[in-house]
Amino acid sequence: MAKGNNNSNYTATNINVLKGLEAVRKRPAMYIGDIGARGLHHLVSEVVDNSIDEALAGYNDTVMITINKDGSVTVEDKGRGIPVDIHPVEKVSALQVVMTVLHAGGKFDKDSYKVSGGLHGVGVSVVNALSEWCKVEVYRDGKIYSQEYERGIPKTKVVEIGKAKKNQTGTRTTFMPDSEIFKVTKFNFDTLAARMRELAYLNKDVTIIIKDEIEEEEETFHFKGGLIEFVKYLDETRNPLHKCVYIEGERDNTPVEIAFEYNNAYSDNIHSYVNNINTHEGGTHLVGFKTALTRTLNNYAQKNKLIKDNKKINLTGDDFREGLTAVISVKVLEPQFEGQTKTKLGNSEVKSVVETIVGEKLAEYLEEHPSVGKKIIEKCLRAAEAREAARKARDLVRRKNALDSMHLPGKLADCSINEPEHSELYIVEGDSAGGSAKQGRDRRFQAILPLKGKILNVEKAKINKVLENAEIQAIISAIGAGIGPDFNHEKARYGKIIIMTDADVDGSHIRTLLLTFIYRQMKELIDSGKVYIAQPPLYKIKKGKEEFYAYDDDERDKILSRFKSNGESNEVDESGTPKGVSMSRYKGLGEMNPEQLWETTMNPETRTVLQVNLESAAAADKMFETLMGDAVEPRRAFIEKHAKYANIDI
Ligand code: 0RA
Repeated sequence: MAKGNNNSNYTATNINVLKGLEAVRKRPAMYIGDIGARGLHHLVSEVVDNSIDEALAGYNDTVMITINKDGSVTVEDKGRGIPVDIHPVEKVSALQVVMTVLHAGGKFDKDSYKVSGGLHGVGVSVVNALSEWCKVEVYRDGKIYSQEYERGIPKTKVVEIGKAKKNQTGTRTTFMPDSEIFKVTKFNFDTLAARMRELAYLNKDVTIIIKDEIEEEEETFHFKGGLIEFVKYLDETRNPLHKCVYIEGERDNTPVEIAFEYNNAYSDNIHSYVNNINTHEGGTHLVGFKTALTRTLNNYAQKNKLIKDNKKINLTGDDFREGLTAVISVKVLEPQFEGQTKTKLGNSEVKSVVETIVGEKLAEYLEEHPSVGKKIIEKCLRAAEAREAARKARDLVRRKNALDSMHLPGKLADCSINEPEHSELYIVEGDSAGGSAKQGRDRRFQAILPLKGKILNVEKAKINKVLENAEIQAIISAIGAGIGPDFNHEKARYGKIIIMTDADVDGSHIRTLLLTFIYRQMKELIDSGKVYIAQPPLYKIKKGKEEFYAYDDDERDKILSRFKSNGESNEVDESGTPKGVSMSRYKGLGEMNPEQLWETTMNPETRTVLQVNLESAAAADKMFETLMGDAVEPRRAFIEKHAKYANIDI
C-alpha cells in the first residue's frame, strides 16, 4: 500500500501505525480488559458504541449485529458512514485512519458525547488489530466503499465497490476475532443480547437487531419508553408502589435522564450510566441523585407534616432508598473515570448538575402527585422502623460477638498466614466435603468454612432475620469486613472467596443463595474481583492405573475418544465407554478423598476457578430477583431458557 507514495510523512505515519497495532496485539488486555470471553464480547461493544455515537449525534436509528455462520460478527448502522476522503494530516483515506490509528476512531470534533476512558472507547482500530481479518463497507455520497485488513494491516486500498441506493448511508463492519489472541472466539448470543437490550433502553430512539446465524436466534430491541421501560423490566417480578417517576433535564451541556419507582423489596437497585457505560462503582452523578432524593423527600415530608411528631423517627438516606429501583443516565462531554475498574465517574461538576435537576423536578412532581408522595414517605417510614429493628438485632448478635472477626466461628479452619492478598477462603457445602477440604488443603494459605445445608434466602427475608442466621453470621465474621452499608472490602481477611458446591441441582441452588447474599450485602467483594466459583470435576475416568478427570461432557468425550483412537479399546459397552475403561460421575464433593479434592479443585497449579464478575449489574440484579424472588412464572421461564447451562444431575 505504500507503493507509489513518496510522501515521507506517510512513511512515518505508517511506522507509527504498525507500532500502535503491535502494542495492542502485544498487550491486548490493556485495551480491552482481558482476552477471555469478556474481552471478546467487548470487541462487539466497541463497534456498536460507534454506531450508537452516530445515533446520539442524530444521524442513525438502526444497528444490526449478526453472528455469522463462520463465527465472525457484522455490525451495520445507518449513520453518516465513516468518511473516506483523504485525511489532511495522515494523507490517506479517513477510513484507513479510523481503522488503523489508535484513538482515531471517534468523531474528529469535540462536541459529541463520545465514549472515552473505561474499557470502551478505545476505538475500532483496536478491534481491527485483534481480528484475524476485518472488512469495512461504507455507504456514503451515493457510493459503496470498502477496505479489508488482516491483523490490523490494510490488505487493500479504500476502493469503490458499487453504487449505494438513494440517500443510503451507513457503515458495515465485519471482523473475525483472532484465535492467536483470544482464549475463546465463540460469541454468545445471550451475552451480546443482554448488552444490546441495555443499550436499547438507554437510547430509546434506536432499534437494535441481533441475529445469530449459528444458533438461529434473533431479537429486536426498541423501547419507546426508554428508561421507564428499563425500570419496569427490572421490577418485573416486584410490585411497584406507584407509577414510575421520570425526570429529564440538561445543564451545562450535561443531559440527565432518570426513572425510578419504589417497590415492595428491601434492597435498593440503582443503576447508573455515563455515556451508556455502566458505572458499577457509581460516582458524582450518583451522589448528586442520592443527595437530592434525600433532601427533596425530607423537605416534602416535613412541609406536608407526613412524619408524626410523636414518632421520633429520623429518616436517613438509606431509608429513602429501600425498595428503590432507579436508572440514571447522564451524558458527559469529557468524562473522567476512576476507581478499581474505571467505572466511577469523577467529574465533580456533574454532582451539582444532577442534584439541581433532580431537586427542582422532583419537588415539582411531588406537588403535582400528592398521592405518590404520600406512598413514598410511608414506605420510607416503614424502612426506618425496620432499620431500627435491624440495628437492635445487630446489636444483639454483636453483643454475643457473633459478627466480628475477633471471634471467628468454631467451624472455620483458618489458614496460618495473615496476608489477605495471598490467602483464600473456601466456603464449602456440607460437613463431609468440608472435612475433605480441611484435610486436602494447603493450610498455610487456604481456610475452609463448611456450611450446613441451605443458607437463608436473603431476597425474601428481612435483614434482622438474615442476621440471626447462624450460617450467615459465620460467613460475615470469617470474612471480617462488615455487612451491608458498613461493608469494606479492604478489610476482608482473604483475597479470594471461593464458593465450592456440589455439581448438582442442590449445589447450584446453594451457590445462587450464597451469591445472592454476597451481591446484596457485600457487593464490593464482587466489584473488586474477590469472588470465585470452584470447578470440581464431573467425571473420573479410569484405565488401569491411570486416572483422568473431566470437568464437562465435552472433555469426557474427548478423553473417551482418545482411548478409542489409540486402538486400545475398540469395543464399547452399551454406555459408550470403551472396554477396560471405567467412568464414574461425581455426585458430590464428598465422594472425593482429600488428595483428589486438592488435585482437581483446590491446587492453584492445576485447578480452574471462575471469577464472578458483574458485566451488567442490571442483568445480575434481574437474575437474582428472578431466581430468588417471589414470582414463580418468570423463574420457571428463566430456568427453562438456561437449562442447558445448568448442571442438572442425571
Ligand atoms: C468519523 C467521523 C464521522 C463519523 C464516523 C467516524 C463514524 C464511525 C463509525 C463507526 C461505525 N459506524 C460509524 N459511523 C460513523 C463523521 C462523519 C461526517 O461528518 O459526515
